[in-house]
Amino acid sequence: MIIKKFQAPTEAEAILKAKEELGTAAVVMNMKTVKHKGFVKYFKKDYVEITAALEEKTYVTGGIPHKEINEEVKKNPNIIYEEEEQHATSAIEEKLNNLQSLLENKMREDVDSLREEEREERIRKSEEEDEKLKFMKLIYKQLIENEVDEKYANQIIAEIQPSIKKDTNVDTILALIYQKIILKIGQPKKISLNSGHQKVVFFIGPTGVGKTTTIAKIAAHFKLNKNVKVALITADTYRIAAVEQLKTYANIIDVPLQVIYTLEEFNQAVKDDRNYDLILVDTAGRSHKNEEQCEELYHLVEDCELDESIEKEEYLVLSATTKYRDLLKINDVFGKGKDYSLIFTKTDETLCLGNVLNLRLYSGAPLSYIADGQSVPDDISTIDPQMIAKNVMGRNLA
Ligand SMILES: Nc1nc2c(ncn2[C@@H]2O[C@H](COP(=O)(O)OP(=O)(O)OP(=O)(O)O)[C@@H](O)[C@H]2O)c(=O)[nH]1
Ligand SMILES: [Mg+2]
Repeated sequence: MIIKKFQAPTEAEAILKAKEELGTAAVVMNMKTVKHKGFVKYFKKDYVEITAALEEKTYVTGGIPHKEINEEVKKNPNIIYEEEEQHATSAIEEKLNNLQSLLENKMREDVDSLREEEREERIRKSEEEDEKLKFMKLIYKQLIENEVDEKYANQIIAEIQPSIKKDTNVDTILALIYQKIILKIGQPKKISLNSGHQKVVFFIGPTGVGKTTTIAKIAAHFKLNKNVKVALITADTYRIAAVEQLKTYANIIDVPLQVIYTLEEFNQAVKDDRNYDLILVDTAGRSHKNEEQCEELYHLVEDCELDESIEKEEYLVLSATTKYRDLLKINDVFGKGKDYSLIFTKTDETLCLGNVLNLRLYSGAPLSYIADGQSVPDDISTIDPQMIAKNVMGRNLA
C-alpha cells in the first residue's frame, strides 16, 4: 500500500497531482484545507491537501482517472481516515517550517536587540539621572562650602526638584537653582523718600560692625547724589571717639549732627531737624550677649515720640565676617518683634556670602545694603540678588 499526500491550491488540482503520480487507481483517503500557522501565514495562502492511497500492484499497473477516484470515495466512505501528522512532511512544508523557524529566530533576535537597545536606553537614562544627581550634589556642596546653612541648601534643592523633568539638562538645573536663590533673596529694600514725609532711619547692631561708617556712606549718597536734605543724630555717646568719628564725616559731607544723651533730647533733636527730609540715627553698638544692659536709649526706636507724619525705619547692621551662630543670636536680640531690614558690611573681608542668604531666610527681614570696604562714600551698594546667588553657587577662588 502506498500512501501519499498531495498539496495544491484547490481540491481539483491536488487530485490531479495524485492522479498524475499514482494513476487512476489511487483512492483519496483524506482531504483537508491546511491553514498556515505562525509567520508563514503572512506569506503563504491556505492550500488543500489530499491523502491518496494505492495498492502497490495497482500503482505499478497504472490507475483510474480522478473522477473515478472520487466515485470510489463516494462508494466507500469508510476508507477515508485521518492520517497521522508525522507522515505529512512534504518538501514545501519542510521549507516553510524552516522559513518559519528562520523568521522566528530573526524575530527573537529583533526582540533581543530591542531589549538590548532598551537596556542601553535605560543605562543611558540612569547615567543621565546620575549626571543630574551628581550635578545637584556638586551645587549642594558649593552652597555648603559657601556657608549656606544645610537646612536652606536642602530646601533650595528640594524645591527645584519637582521642576526637573526627564529632558532637563544640567544648564537648566543650574538656572533653576539660581532663580530659586534670587527669589529667596527677594527685592532689596532701599531707603526711599515719600514727598511730604520726613523719614527717620535708625541703625542698630553690635559694636564694631560698621554702623557709623555705613551711616556716613548713606548720608553722602543721599546728600551728594540725590540732593536730599540729610541730618544726622547720634545716640552713641559711650566713646568720645565715636562722636568725633561721626563729626568728621558730617563735616566732610556737610550735614548737621546732633549728639543726644536722653530720650527727651532725641525727641527734641528730631523736632529741630524738621526741615530735613532724611534723618539718620546712629545708635550705640551693644553686645548681643548682654541683654540685661538696660539703658534709657536701649529702646530708643520704640520709645521715641515722633510726629505722626514722620516715617520710621530700622536697619540691623551685621558684619559678613561674624560667625553664623552669633549672627542668629544677634538677629534674635536686636530684631525681636521688629520690622527691620538687614545691612551686611565687610563683605570684602569674606569669600563667601552664605550668611547673607541664611540671615535673609532665618529672619524673613528684607536685605537692603551691602558694604564692601572702608572707603566713604564709595563702598556701599544696594544688595544685588544675582551677585549673592552667583557667590553662593560658585567656587570662590582665594
Ligand atoms: N573692610 C571693611 N571695613 C569696614 C566696613 N565698614 C566699616 N568698616 C570698618 O570697621 C570698623 C568699625 O566701623 P564703625 O563704623 O566704627 O563701626 P560701628 O558699628 O559704628 O562701631 P561702634 O560704634 O563701636 O559700635 C572701622 O575700622 C571701619 O572702617 C566694610 O564694609 N569693610
Ligand atoms: Mg559707631
